[in-house]
Amino acid sequence: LAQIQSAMELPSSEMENEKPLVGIIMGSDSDLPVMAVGARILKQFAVPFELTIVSAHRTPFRMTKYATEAAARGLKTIIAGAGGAAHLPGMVAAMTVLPVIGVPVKGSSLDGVDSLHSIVQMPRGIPVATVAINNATNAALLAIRNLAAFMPEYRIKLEQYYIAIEDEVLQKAQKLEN
Ligand code: RP5
Repeated sequence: LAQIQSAMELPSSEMENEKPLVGIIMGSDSDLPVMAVGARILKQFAVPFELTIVSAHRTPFRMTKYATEAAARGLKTIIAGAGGAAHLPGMVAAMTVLPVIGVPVKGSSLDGVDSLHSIVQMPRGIPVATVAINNATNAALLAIRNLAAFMPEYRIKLEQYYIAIEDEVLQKAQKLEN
């Protein structure tokens, strides 16, 4: 994983010496190209985060340890990406009261609808905030919004981010009109 991370210019497991606030987990290294997009957003906002593989099916005991210890380690939100019968976000949400954001990863079959349904159709009582298929960008932005609720520095950065997005669209519109 370290090799893939460095190839994708991602920070190593934990950013510098800061305690991670957001945990990004994924069921397999095959999910990394999708999840790395979210990691880059967190990096852009200077959010300390960690990134690793935790599989609900292949490493169930690791998943249990990760989920049950996450809050005590200082994590504020968990982003969990998985494909196929994507139980990871739901199982993690069952073992922590931290907000869990699920990213349905598009696999080789069923166009990712299998992952989407597995994650979004959580039974009553155990919420998983589900973003669109492969949309790790929105997962990261939602995680930052969670932080912004009690850390004003992230609220300011989000406001700047949305001003920049608006400017970009307005510039494109102006270019078309001229
Ligand atoms: C899931 O199975 C993973 O999240 C991944 O999306 C999918 C396929 O995993 P690999 O067979 O590529 O390792 O657990």
